[in-house]
Amino acid sequence: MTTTTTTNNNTTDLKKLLQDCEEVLNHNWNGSFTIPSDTLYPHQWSWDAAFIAIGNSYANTERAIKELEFLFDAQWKNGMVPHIVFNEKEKTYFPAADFYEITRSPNAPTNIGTSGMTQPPVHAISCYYIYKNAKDQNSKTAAMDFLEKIFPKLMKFHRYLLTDRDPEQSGLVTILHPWESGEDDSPIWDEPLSRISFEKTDLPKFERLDIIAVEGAADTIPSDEEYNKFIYLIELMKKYNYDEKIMNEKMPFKIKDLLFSSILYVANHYLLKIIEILAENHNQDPDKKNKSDNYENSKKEILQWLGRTERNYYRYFLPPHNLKVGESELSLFLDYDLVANQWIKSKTVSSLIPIFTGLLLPEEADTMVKWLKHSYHCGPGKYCHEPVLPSTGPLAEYFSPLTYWRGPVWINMNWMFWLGLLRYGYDKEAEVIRQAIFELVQKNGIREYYDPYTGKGLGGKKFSWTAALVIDMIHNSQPINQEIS
Ligand code: 2M8
Repeated sequence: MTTTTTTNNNTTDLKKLLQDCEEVLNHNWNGSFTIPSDTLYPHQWSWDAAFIAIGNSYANTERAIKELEFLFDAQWKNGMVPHIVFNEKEKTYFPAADFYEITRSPNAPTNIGTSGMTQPPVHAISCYYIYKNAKDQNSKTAAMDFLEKIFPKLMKFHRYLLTDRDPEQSGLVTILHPWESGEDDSPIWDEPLSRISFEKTDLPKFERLDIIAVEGAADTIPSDEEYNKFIYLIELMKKYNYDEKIMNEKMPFKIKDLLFSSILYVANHYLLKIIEILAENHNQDPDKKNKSDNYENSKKEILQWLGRTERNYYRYFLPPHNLKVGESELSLFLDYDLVANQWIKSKTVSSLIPIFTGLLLPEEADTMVKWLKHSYHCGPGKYCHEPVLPSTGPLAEYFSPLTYWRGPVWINMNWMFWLGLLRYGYDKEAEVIRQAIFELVQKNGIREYYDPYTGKGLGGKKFSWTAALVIDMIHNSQPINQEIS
């Protein structure tokens, strides 16, 4: 690994950056899991845990394993992995465990507090990284034992997403709350949320605590109007006792989510890689060899899931148009609103994530990359912290450079895009993003998100997934994602 790198005459000291990122993950480790960030996020979040495990997979196999073991110990009986596993002692986050009233559901765990909703399934990717990055024999053995134990839980989670959350059998996932997407207040949800109305009396009394945690920076977090709808939707989930059939019939917010489905498609490919590792291990181990494993059945089931996604991905996510994919904002992929039965026309970074799946034809990826380089981020001629991708198109009327998922730069979204570029052989473009992220984080701190124009760090400080994914990008100029077909 080279220890310095230079872009635009700025030299990033990668050794120092790596140490700082590892220090953040050490700081945020509480003995059972890694918090995303002090104050604002004192519990375990699901997709954060997956990204964090990737960062820890290089130098701390044991902690990476513990991270996901803690999360999957809170898996619901129906397979759902909750988006938050609460640390009951911590009171600086709202909504807290008691707000969700998960005992309304027979599927919920009774020994720990969790939320009643889920988040994107990055975990199978993390589990593969844990095994592949385990250095010494002890770590490799621990990683193999971990894969044996976690594999059935991953299968159960993916099966839940592709049955309860996919009654259409489309191979694509329905989300019932914006928080399930991971992109809370993204403009994608403006239209679906605008149709949701309720009486003030439908809302319980509550006090937002995120405003305190970001030192009053109100313009960086969701508006009260949006937040009230987030809380109202949770009230509805509680009213329906988190019953998946009833929620699928009655929830006023029901989206076939492009980002979520794209991550699941990639994660299913990683599940196939994990089966290869486990089956190989069984074959080599005499007393396991005759163990009747169901890997073949699991493989068949995963291939069915992949086939469904491949057959429906364009149908659900790419509106008919007479342009080439990526020729303009009008020819990008969009989320599908199942309530309104229409695509959600918003210009966000989600529209670019299909490149992460490998589902695009090479010429489609080419058009997308060409279009991106010339207009997407910050618009023609307008300076911004190029070329890292902002979360929303800077020329859109709803673009807000400081507000959460409505404009700022998020490292996890750029990490997925970076992997997608490498997958299609855009090594040069990928390297530009990778170096720009090093420079952005080194100059502005290891933060939750960044102003796309100035690079200023925003939101949570010492933010875990930013640290974790920068660690991966430092170690991994040729990511192991190149190993999946
Ligand atoms: C943000 O989401 C939580 C709700 O789940 C929040 O806003 O309070 C999102 O950025 C989400 O993607 C992330 O997992 C979570 C913790 O970092 O914070």
